[in-house]
Amino acid sequence: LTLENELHGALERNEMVVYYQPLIDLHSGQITAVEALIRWQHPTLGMISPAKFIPIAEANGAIVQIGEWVLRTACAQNRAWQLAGFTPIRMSVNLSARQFEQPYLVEVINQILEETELQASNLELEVTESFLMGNIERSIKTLKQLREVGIWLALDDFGTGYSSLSYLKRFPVNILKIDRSFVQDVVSNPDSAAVTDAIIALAKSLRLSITAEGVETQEQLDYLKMQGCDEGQGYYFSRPVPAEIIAPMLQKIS
Ligand code: G
Ligand code: G
Ligand code: MN
Ligand code: NA
Repeated sequence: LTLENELHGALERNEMVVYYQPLIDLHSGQITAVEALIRWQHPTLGMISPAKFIPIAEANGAIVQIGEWVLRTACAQNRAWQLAGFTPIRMSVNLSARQFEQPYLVEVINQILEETELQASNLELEVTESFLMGNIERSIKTLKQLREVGIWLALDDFGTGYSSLSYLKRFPVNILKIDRSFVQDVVSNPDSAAVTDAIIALAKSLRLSITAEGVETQEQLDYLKMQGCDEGQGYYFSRPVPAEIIAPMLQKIS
């Protein structure tokens, strides 16, 4: 039994589920977005983390189909919340390198938006510097096409990759997500605080919105708020949870 063999057909066997983790506006305290995070509920092995199977799916190409399924599921869920009368929020979906390189990525996403009747402005895609740097000119072109559709773009795990500032300026993204490794000890480690402060200052000068990942304590939250961070995400607010747990946290349109 290898994970790679088990992965084959896992979607068709309905073993994949999408969990959602709220992103909180640090000024209003309201949920402004959720991040879709895939989970694999294997019948005998139990819950398998994406950290384990995404790299396998990335290597054998299964990620393209899995990634499309996550996009479709997440967009349909976001639309369902709107139809249930909740204030519209962004749905943030992680893209993998292999997906990002697909020649029909923009068409596929447009089709999913049309199918699920979700506006592009209610969708956000998370990309990482590491895979954007693979083919910079092509990455910029794809990012531009996605921006033209009206989708929000976030640079995930920011601060851990190349962080080449000259390229950052050229990537048409809207949001920087400060990696949780910095947030984790932002209160106790002056170096992490310095990096966090620098990322926030950089985002502000480039007029990008800034999200802190991995917020676990009130002290971290207070610090990030004080430094002018826009949004927070982490166990302090909520772990990634099934859709039905999210609904009661959303605001009803009054
Ligand atoms: O949710 P968790 O912390 O276990 O996720 C582990 C890793 O898997 C994270 O890096 C996260 O970005 C990634 N991941 C979760 N869901 C998806 C997905 O739908 N697509 C891709 N490409 N990566 C995902
Ligand atoms: O790579 P990416 O940023 O997409 O990864 C998101 C991962 O971070 C998810 O797997 C999620 O489960 C995890 N995560 C979310 N909030 C927290 C947190 O507060 N603490 C820790 N340790 N992990 C978190
Ligand atoms: Mn992410
Ligand atoms: Na991240």
